[in-house]
Amino acid sequence: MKVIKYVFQPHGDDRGQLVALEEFKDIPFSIKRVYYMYDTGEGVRRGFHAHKSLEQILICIHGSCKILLDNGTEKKVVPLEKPYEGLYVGNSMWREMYDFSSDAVLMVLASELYDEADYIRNYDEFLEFNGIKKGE
Ligand code: T46
Repeated sequence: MKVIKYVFQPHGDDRGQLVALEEFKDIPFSIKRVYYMYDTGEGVRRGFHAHKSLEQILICIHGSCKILLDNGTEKKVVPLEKPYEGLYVGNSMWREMYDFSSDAVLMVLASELYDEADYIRNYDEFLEFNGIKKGE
């Protein structure tokens, strides 16, 4: 499984750092929605779903967390701990987010508006969506 991690260009000077993200330039899709999670409790694991068509870039803009990516045949764990790094998560990829530091802010840039119908929340349905037979 190929993990696509973007390293964004920080514009630093003696005042600090600034990262700017533009659609189709730094981000490979049109950004229709931005959301972020924070105050994540200790030991919390989120996600447990895939998307039918949504593409996203996950950026831990403060603190750290880990992302489990699972394409149905292979799993990879990607640590996110730099505010200038973004993880691309395409459609049909099972994802779980965990190991949040108490100060973690995980920001997500999404290619579509929120649509519950785009979620695949059942793991067997996810395998079926990817054309994988259970136990393969
Ligand atoms: C994903 C991972 C990385 C909204 O009302 N609008 C939104 O845009 C989103 C993302 C969520 N919500 C509501 C729906 C739920 O009542 O916020 C609540 C928490 O959402 P959810 O349980 O889906 O959160 P996660 O952390 O399991 O998953 C989220 C995204 O939903 C998902 O697309 O890929 O982050």
